[in-house]
Amino acid sequence: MTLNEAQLRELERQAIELPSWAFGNSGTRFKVFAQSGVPRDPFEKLSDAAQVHHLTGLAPSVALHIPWDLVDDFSALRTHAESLGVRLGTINSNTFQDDEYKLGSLAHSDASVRQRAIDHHFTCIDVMHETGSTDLKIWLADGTNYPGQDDMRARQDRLAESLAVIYERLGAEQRLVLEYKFFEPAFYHTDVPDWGTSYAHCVELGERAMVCLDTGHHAPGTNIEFIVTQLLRLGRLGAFDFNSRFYADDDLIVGAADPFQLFRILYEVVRGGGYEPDSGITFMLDQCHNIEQKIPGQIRSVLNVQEMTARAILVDRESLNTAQQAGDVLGAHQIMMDAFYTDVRPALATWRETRGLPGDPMAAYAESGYQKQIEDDRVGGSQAGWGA
Ligand code: PSV
Ligand code: MN
Repeated sequence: MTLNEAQLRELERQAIELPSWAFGNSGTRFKVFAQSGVPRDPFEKLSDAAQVHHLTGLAPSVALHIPWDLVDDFSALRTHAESLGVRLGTINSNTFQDDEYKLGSLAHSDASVRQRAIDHHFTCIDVMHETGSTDLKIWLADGTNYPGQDDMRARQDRLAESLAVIYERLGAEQRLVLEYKFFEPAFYHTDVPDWGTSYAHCVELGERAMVCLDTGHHAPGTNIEFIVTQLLRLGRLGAFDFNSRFYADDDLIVGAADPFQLFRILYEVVRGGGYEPDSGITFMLDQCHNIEQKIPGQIRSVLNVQEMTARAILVDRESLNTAQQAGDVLGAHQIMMDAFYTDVRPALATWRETRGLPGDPMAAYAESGYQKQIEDDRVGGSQAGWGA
């Protein structure tokens, strides 16, 4: 089995958004291992992100996190991005690092804390107007640790009200993307724990509210591709945060822990129209590289997504449909597995070379001298880090 010309052409439109925070120092609650050459500001993060796009042709945009990426002049940041051949993408809000948010943000019982969190989102929307970003992504750490700690129903009502105020403030071209996560940092209940809760809030808000599916935010054994299918069917899949997990929200390289799961997810994306140019889905990475180098970590990640997308495109959907209609259980299953087991890497290397890209982007980065250059140049100042 091999990719034909038409299938290879489909790969042209793949666009994966990189998270600015993947280039800063990160770690676990036990230790952050600093790396040399790490960016000291959002401008340097963009330079690193642009390397990934330059070598793979797959990553034309970069998501920002506010306040981690606050700068005095966002139009200068935008110009800097464009001069590097990338653009600024999703703006991620952050209501999980201020002391005021200990008991929640948009769902907090105190109206003044809710207002503080709403105002933060207004700031994010102002930033979006300057960067040209269309998506405001909201992930909330809101929840409780103990039964009875707060009124779960009242929290849902307050959350709905706060989200409505933020939604109202969006420009006509802008969307609100609501991410869910089943636990952490709240351990008893989370206010947006699952796709159904996110979907319910989105429907209440309006057409420009969409669900964000972070692949690491599910209980073990969850059939994530089913959620993908359902959200596509309902027209509310707005974005992915791709990463992989062995245990919980590990934020490891997408496709590293379970390539087959990534294939199954991307098959449902392709089958459900999510890969069409007008699907409006943002395919973002949400990862940290704690012990491995950051730029190669991001290169590996986008290549993993491309490889599994190619395999998903390879599935012979006509034969699959025939087998399904005939009730041919094992025949249908084999069609999926034939595509999954096809090594598309040589075809993708050729695809890259015919487009003026290096056949092996990992090797090209290692040989480029960029890593040494940033390690030599970025001396002094304070390194960017998750939470800084
Ligand atoms: C929360 O775990 C999350 O997935 C959200 O997307 C945050 O914005 C991001 O991680 C921060 O790394
Ligand atoms: Mn996420």
